[in-house]
Amino acid sequence: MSTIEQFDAIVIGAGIAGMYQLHRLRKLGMTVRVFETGDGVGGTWYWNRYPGARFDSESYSYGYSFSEEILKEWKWKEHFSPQPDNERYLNFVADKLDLRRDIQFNSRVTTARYLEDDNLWEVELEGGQRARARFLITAIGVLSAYNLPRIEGIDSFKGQSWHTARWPKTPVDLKGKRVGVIGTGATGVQTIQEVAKVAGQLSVFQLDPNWCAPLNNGPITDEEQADIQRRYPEIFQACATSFGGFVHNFQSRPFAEVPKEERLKLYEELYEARGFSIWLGNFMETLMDPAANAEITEFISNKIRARVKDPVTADKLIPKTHGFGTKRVPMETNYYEVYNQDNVELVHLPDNPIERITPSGVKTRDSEYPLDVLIFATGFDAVTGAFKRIDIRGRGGQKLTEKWKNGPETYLGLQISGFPNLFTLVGPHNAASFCNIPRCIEQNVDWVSDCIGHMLKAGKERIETTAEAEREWTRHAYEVTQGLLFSNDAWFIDTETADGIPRFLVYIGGTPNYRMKCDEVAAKGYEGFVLR
Ligand code: NA7
Repeated sequence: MSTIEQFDAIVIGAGIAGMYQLHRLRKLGMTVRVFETGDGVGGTWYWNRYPGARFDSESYSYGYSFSEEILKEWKWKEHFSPQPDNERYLNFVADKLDLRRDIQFNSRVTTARYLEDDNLWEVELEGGQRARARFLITAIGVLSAYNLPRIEGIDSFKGQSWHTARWPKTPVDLKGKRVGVIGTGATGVQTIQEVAKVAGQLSVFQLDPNWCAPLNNGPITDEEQADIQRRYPEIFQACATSFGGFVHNFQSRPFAEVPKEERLKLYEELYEARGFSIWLGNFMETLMDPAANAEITEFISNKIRARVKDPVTADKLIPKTHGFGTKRVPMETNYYEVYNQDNVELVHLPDNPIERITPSGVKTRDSEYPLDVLIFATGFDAVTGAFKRIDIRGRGGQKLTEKWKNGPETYLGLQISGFPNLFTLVGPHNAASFCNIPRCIEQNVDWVSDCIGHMLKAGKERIETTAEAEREWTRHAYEVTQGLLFSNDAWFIDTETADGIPRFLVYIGGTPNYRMKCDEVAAKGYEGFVLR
């Protein structure tokens, strides 16, 4: 029988969260093993290497903030950095902190069991290797379990085909090829605008269009670089106090107190500004009050009409099922202009549904699209999907998926009753899952590390949230969604619960409130947890 290695902590995932968590636990003098499915660090930025993949957060608000040295040495080249640079950055950090020696790559964790008598977690990897630790920390990402659509014949296609989250590492030449893209979410939009530059013919298969807005990217000049370096503390302070951890924050003036003429002028300015300004720097009422939402929705519709020459195509690109901002706003660079090109065709699936995928392309009700390459930009089984892929069992053999069948139940999105010593970074109902993610990751990791540090000092070996604290947090996580105009079709809402009731997967009460609550819990000796 092979020996089972034992560590103080096991971390699953070597993305932004897992990497920082490893660093912090080492500082506590703990032995740590990180298991990572990929053969390199970076998580999201390791897997999502499709054409056009880049940040929608301002680069300088996205990197780690905890190390002066890293901040000084790394220079972002663009306001919204592309995937190759992002992966390079995360490798630079891994080298700088000498992280690789505690990361086991090409290692997928398939089961995790809490061994009650020993107060240990035991994980098993694909291939049978096992390891044990007192603490188990998941850093498995919000959008890592990717979705392939259930379309007849999907496996029969004979050309090249990838989901965007599994784009190959070797260069793919799309020049002159007949390419199909299914899906027009944030990923589809980034892919389409890039592929349209080189493809011989591009067919975009669109189910429900999204409201897209200009990213307004650009290179960072030397002068801007110096300014960013000087302003880092200010930038991170702005992120810490904004609703979503971004540099953008909602207007402080109430919508109704600003004359319409001035509001329209503001929308024009925000449309020209960088990143999520038009969404998260707008009036908060646009996401709460149907009349305010209708006004910004009309503004954006007019922009689409002005940018797309053919009025019929423009109309198909204008969402009818939801208002602006009530789903994630994809950020674009000349996306709408793509539909003015002769080599691009929009296939609007509500009018002309896909019947099946054939060996040579896509067959819709009215037509056939012969393709050399088929790209699935069809999204993810968000937030809980990555947990479902691991058979996680707590006290008494309780299965996590069974406990969560009617939506997640957690305390602070960080712990689950019945699952002692398990911490879920960026877990469901955690503000980090609806945030400029690295900003909230740092908060999560700092909180968990401080908590474990406190336990080590106090000689405690077991921490578990109470069922009552969990119930109250879960209730609160749903309560804060009241009055918000979110579409049930948004990626962060689970519509496949056992009881059929759609449930929010993320915490949407604002990152400053979340941070305050976490700090308060710690200050009160970890209120809502039992430590032994
Ligand atoms: P999303 O936002 O979940 O988008 C997935 C897209 O795929 C969306 O347009 C879907 O249409 C479409 N889709 C899904 N299934 C199908 C089928 N069967 N046929 C056609 N089209 C389909 O994922 P992304 O990867 O774009 O973005 C995820 C997040 O990543 C993003 O918000 C960021 O925060 C980072 P639908 O919307 O269901 O009509």
